[in-house]
Amino acid sequence: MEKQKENKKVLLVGSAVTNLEKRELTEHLEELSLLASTLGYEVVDTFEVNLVKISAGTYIGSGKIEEIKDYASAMKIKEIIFDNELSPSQSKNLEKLIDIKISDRTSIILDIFVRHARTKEAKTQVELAKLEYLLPRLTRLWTHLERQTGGIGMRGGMGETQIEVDRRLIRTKIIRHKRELVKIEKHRKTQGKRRQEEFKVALVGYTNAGKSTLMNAMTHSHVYIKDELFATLDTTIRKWEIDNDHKVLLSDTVGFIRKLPPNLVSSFRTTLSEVIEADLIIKVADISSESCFAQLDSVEEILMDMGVVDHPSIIVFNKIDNMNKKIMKQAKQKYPDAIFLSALEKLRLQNLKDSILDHIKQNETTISLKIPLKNMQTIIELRKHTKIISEEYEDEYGIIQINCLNKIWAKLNKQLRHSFEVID
Ligand SMILES: Nc1nc2c(ncn2[C@@H]2O[C@H](COP(=O)(O)OP(=O)(O)OP(=O)(O)O)[C@@H](O)[C@H]2O)c(=O)[nH]1
Ligand SMILES: [Mg+2]
Repeated sequence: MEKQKENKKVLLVGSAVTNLEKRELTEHLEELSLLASTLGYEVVDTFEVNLVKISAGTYIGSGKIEEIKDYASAMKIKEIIFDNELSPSQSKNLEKLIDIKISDRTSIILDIFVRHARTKEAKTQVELAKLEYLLPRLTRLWTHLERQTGGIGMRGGMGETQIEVDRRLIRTKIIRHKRELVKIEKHRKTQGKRRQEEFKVALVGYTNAGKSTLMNAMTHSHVYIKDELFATLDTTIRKWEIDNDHKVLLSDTVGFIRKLPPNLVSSFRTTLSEVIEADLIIKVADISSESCFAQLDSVEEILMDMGVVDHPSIIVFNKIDNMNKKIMKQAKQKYPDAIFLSALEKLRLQNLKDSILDHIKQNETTISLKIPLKNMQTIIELRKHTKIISEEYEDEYGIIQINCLNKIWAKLNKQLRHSFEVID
């Protein structure tokens, strides 16, 4: 099935209602073109449509539809991709009028995810998002779906059309995938419990910003890197010893993009849980890109939608080896606390390390405790979960100075409260 898609001729359509949007439109279409080429499509041309008003039935007006139809038939276009998300009825109407498969940015993103999913978790999440997207959109031109769900040839009761059969099959599959994800999430939570005591740092950012390259540079690991959109779909977690006294768990996860389908974000909840639970978030931006700031804004928006609002964070502008001076100057003004580095060329990585260390230190407690020796279990627990800085013993008690993360101290304090006295 994948082979058929290669070199498929497509036409991109983007629309703008206001002047501001018009300026961004070209940029958005360039990105859509990159998305389409990630799927191996041949982008024949792009149409920028100025809209006075969005048509409820067909999104664009009838004159434009005619123009696109003529062009598409002359150029043997096989699929038309809209940059804006079309409602199910808009895409159905357009499909009928133009008689060519119509898709939108969302479905292209979903297709890339389908193609790049490797693990069971990613595959289940992607398929769930795709099925939810397709359910209200079944038409005769979405034939690949019928094959995907095994719908062909499986007629249901009397008078039931193929589309109705497919709809029923999709609903069943959606339920099955959701159940599967609940299982995966449970498993992840048990694993997560073991990691709760570590300081967790999560890399987030626009797709292709260089998150995986940074992960590899910092931890000397070999996460998959590629100059394509959505190279990473899973979360990789690595232990990283920043210095002799401090180690963190660093996670690299799926990248974001403008207009990321909301059901994709919600079905990737398990994968993104490392971001939600992180003690520190590193927002990686690509300083070599003209749309660097718009990309950073999209990342902030998606994080907000995920409920990640108050997490401490560091902004990292990556790819300084290939930077644009003007953007660099703006970035320094706009984000005076940001770190500038190159993950690929391993330039200024130490600045990021120092900044992470500062964050960890702000999250640490050093405290002296007086512990009666009869409470030996308390001493054992402290040895297990904290760093012992010094210890002195008298006949009946010990004075122990410990250092640990605030979150560990909060837990220990609650658990062992009556077995010691805080003296400093
Ligand atoms: N010039 C330059 N290129 C870089 C740098 N860091 C990463 N790249 C390139 O940017 C491309 C994307 O890198 P990745 O590390 O895969 O990006 P990512 O953010 O993990 O992308 P996704 O997994 O798709 O979200 C690759 O071609 C890298 O070689 C850098 O510092 N300088
Ligand atoms: Mg990656």
